[in-house]
Amino acid sequence: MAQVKIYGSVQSRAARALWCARECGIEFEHLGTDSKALKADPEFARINPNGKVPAMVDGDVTLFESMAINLYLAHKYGKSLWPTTIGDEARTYQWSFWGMTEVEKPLLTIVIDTFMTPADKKNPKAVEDAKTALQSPLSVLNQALKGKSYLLGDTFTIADLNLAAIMAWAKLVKLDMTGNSDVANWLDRCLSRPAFRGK
Ligand SMILES: N[C@@H](CCC(=O)N[C@@H](CS)C(=O)NCC(=O)O)C(=O)O
Repeated sequence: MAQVKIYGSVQSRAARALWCARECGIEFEHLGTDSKALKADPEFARINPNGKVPAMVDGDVTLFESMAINLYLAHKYGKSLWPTTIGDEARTYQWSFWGMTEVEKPLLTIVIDTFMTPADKKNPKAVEDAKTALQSPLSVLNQALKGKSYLLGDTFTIADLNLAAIMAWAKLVKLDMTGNSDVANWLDRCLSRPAFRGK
């Protein structure tokens, strides 16, 4: 039996951890794809008392939070995914936290309104506000990617994986990337990796 267990369906943020585990090339068990059953499972409540996915178990290490799970997996198993200098390690944390704090919420607002909100409950103003809120972080990211294939240079690392896993929602909602072509090209590069597509 695989030692690493990842909980959560592919439609959830568990997709981030599944992508990372595939990039690491490790054997892992994918559990908890039925979110109702998972929530009712007292064993899962011990793994993630927040009742959310993803969660991960690796021997005696139990984790929740998608970014933390991925940082752990990449550090332990990721070989070239993990940066080689302390500066790049710090930049990896920077981009992972930045994605969660500056980008995820407005993107999620658009995803929810586009795919999960009935027509009579849609909120175009909230979507417009979210798009406006994304303009500044997108242009920051575009600037950071100038002259580089990936966030830390020429190599795809966990910094790219974590941020692209969040930014994948931008692709899903066909967010306008006019003026941010470096972001669009970087995102395409990251999301065209076989491990993202489940291979
Ligand atoms: N910040 C957390 C968010 C986890 C989260 O909200 N997961 C959603 C699925 S994408 C969930 O489990 N929702 C169930 C619920 O809120 O009851 C992470 O990145 O792991």
